[in-house]
Amino acid sequence: MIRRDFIKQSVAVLSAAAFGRYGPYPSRPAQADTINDQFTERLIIPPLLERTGIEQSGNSLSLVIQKNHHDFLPGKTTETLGYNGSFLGPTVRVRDGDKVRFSVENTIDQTTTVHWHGLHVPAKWDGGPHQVIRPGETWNPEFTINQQAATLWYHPHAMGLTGEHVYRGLSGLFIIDDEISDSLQLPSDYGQDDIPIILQDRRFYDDGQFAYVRSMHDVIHGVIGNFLLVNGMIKPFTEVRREIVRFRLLNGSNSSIYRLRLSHEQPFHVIASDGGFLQKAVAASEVILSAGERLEFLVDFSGYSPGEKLRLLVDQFNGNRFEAMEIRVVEGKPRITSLLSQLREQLVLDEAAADNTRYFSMETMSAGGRGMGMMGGNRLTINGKKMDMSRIDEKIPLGSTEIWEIENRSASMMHLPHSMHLHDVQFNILDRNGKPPSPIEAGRKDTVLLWPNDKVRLISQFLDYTGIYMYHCHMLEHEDDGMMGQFEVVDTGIKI
Ligand SMILES: [Cu+2]
Repeated sequence: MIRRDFIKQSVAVLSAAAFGRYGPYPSRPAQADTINDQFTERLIIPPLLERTGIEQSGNSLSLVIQKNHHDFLPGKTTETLGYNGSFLGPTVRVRDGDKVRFSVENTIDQTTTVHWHGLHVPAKWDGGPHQVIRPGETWNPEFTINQQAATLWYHPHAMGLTGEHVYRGLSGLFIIDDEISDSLQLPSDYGQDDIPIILQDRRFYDDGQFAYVRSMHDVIHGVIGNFLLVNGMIKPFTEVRREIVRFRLLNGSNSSIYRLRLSHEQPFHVIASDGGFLQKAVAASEVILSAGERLEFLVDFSGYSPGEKLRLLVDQFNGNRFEAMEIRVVEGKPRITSLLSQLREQLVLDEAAADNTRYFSMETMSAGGRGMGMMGGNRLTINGKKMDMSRIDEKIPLGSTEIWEIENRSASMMHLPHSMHLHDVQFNILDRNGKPPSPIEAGRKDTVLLWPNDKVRLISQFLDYTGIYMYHCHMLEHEDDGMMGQFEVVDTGIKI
């Protein structure tokens, strides 16, 4: 009884905090797809690409970027891109302290890159727009894993091509383990009680091809699909035992904001955000995930009977509602049956320790105030500027602690959300619109959603590596349209 009350209370607080004054999702009927309403196909778990044995053999972790085809819709074949396969890529799984080497071969006819989203690596291995892999080339990044356990991901980041390449299928998960994740009694049997979920939405032409067009409307609102994919599948099912099950979720969509729930108002416990574990598990009945963000949560199936079913429900910001996946409870010896509350002590940087504050304005109007020019022009900008690879926007002394104050200054006619992502670092949110972050947002993050007119202050430390990194809107159509800037971490020789 007590537990139930606690959960209800937390949920109310979270929902209010998450939606803010922007209000709940519009309730107009879903443009729901009716394919596979019986949930007949078993969820595919991306294969693991692990370091085990690599060091001894001297081999690299191999990713081959390839053109392929994949059947999403009955009787139709879609041309796709994939890493080592037809759609998405393997899940890279490494440990903190591992020295890893990759071999990334580009066999497609376009230049691309591989960016390790959320990973703290030297700038030359970051995989941003400067580290291009031309057709026929192989890229061999080599770095040491230097951060705590987390669910990260990798995807292309070539100038102006990110949205298209991700849409066609290039994305994969990147999981880091460490001593603390080992020591916590958490489900960690990959694909069994630790289930990776990549959520994306897609539009298709009648012939089954992806409808990726960047019309003016699509650039402004993002390319939003009416089919929801879970690990590349439409309405799959997965089976769980009567135990605690961990789900690692990535919003891998180009531009969608998802609200996630479970049917029957089944609560869950969020244990990690973008950059690793929260201090404590947070009970919730729904969460919001913008493009690029991740969450891990636990669901307690121990009170269920074999044969019972739940569904993962996903609502898009535009009102589309999806029954994304069915979760079926089956017989089997339970592994972990108790929920953890204390997870990991997290150090949040003190605001007073900041060496500098920078201001970033995400704008949907021109710097000159001309509003949304329908003839193109300076539509989506950060601090009034569009991305220029030859311009360094911010220089940050190595070792410094900084506050970044980010504001979504939407034009009055155009209330667009944005999703700010910083390369190189994980950060903590100091406040959102003057108020402390929600318990879920209080953890380590690398991507943050800004509703129209939101102001978020975050704090981070720029340690270990120098060089040029990106910050940008993770709505990929915004990024490709230039809503991106560059910061250079420079060694000033001054010890901070
Ligand atoms: Cu944006």
